[in-house]
Amino acid sequence: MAVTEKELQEILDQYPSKVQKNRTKHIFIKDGAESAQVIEANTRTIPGIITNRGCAYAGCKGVVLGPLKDMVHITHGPIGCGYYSWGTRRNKAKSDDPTQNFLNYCVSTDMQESDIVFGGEKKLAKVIDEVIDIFHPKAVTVSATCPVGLIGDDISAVARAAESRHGVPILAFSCEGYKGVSQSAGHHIANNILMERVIGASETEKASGKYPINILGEYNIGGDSWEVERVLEEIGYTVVSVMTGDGSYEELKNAHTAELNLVQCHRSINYIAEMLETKYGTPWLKVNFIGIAGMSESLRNMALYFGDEALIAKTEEVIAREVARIEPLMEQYKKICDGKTAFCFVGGSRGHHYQGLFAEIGIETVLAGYEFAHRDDYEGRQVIPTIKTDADSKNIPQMQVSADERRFRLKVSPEKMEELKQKIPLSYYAGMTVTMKDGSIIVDDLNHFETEEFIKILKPDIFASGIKDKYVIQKMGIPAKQLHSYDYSGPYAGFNGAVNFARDVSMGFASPTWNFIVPPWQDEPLLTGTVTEEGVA
Ligand code: CFM
Repeated sequence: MAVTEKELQEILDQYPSKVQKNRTKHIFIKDGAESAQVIEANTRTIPGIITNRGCAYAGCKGVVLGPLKDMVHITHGPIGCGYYSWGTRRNKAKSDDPTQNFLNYCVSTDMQESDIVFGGEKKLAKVIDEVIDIFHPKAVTVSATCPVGLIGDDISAVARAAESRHGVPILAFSCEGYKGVSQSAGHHIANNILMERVIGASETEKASGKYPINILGEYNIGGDSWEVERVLEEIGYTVVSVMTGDGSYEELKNAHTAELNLVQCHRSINYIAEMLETKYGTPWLKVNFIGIAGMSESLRNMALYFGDEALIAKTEEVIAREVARIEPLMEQYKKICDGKTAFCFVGGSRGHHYQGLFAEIGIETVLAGYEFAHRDDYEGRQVIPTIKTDADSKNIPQMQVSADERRFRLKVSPEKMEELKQKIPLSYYAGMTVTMKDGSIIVDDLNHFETEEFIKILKPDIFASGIKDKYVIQKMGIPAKQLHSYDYSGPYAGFNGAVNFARDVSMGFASPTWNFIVPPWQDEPLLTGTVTEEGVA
């Protein structure tokens, strides 16, 4: 079943005309016959619409910085911002030195009304002093929340002064929540400063093992990167750093020594990937470690990049063994899932990444989208030069890097690079649209109204969603699989992750809970009205 143009128009017609004009640009039905289907993305949500997006602070402190375990992350702001970004994302970490893993802590300056009136700089300086005194961290981050920008606290000056007092790097991030239209702005702000202050900050010139790589845009939600690293290390790769799942300040400093950068989540980290290429000559490879086919293809592409026969053979050996081990486990779940349909709406990359895994267990994705991705995540990176920067994006500094005189080294010759680009997604991402079936719905910044409307038409068997939308979906009698924090489960990446995912999705279908919920369309008329003497009410 698909949504027709007429049905789509009927949904949009329910909006006031200005809103309708706006939302029309964010939704389309995939049609492969059209050469380029343009989508509007990374623009402001209309005030009043219930979006699932987060803020710039969430993208900076919560997403990119938060997982770095040996740094203390200070939130400068009222307590709510720190509290709600504390532990909810399930970016796991373990450390050989437990005194240098601060992920369980939530450190906030707890701004009060008087700080808003008289300024919060002194309080911030005091909190930094206390943090250094109590925890002795390798480095500290300070993330600004909305009121900090509004009252004009100069967090960079406070950080600089504290840095010279203590001799410990204190990084200040002006990631006030309102800095952009979503958390995407915060990713960019975090990327810039990590590049400027952390990456390449060590004296190490050469990685210590064979095939050194960085894994970018992998945040170890529910243990994802541990499962990926298990396989990579067995094949023979040396993981120099993970950005930033189970990552650390110490590892990040050596990231310039890698021979290849892998990019899992393109949206949150493509800025660093590009800057690493310009500064050190290291290309990046778009990977997708979600799903058996995605994982296997990514491993094969990595081996092709290095081009070493022994590595290629070992890659095939590991893939064959892992697939043979997990396929029988997947069988029982495939029987439950086969023939079902899904909506897959997640932040800025998973809306795409999980479609392959859904397909492997027999589930077709009929609607997909991102909360806050940019046009390139839908249409492919070739559209980047045509994206017009609006006032909201201009808020974020565009960092300029150039080749590092001492360290720049082309890892692959330009000829070899061109040859590889024909075969593997080297320094390129093709986006979501191209992989989706004709007739499926692609929607940017899906809201609660549209969620309900599309569910009523397509009645999906499962909805991959987030914490904000999942209750609405469940109340409509549809199982929701939370694909941000995975609820209480995971890992879902790699080979073992595929089995966990198939199991959890099957549990969703098998649960008798859904028999107790009557979806609204079964006992409510879709339109109600009465006729009175004055007319129709
Ligand atoms: Fe990248 Fe992410 Fe995502 Fe993201 Fe996120 Fe996340 Fe996400 Mo939630 S970094 S864009 S800002 S893959 S927290 S680990 S699940 S919205 S799709």
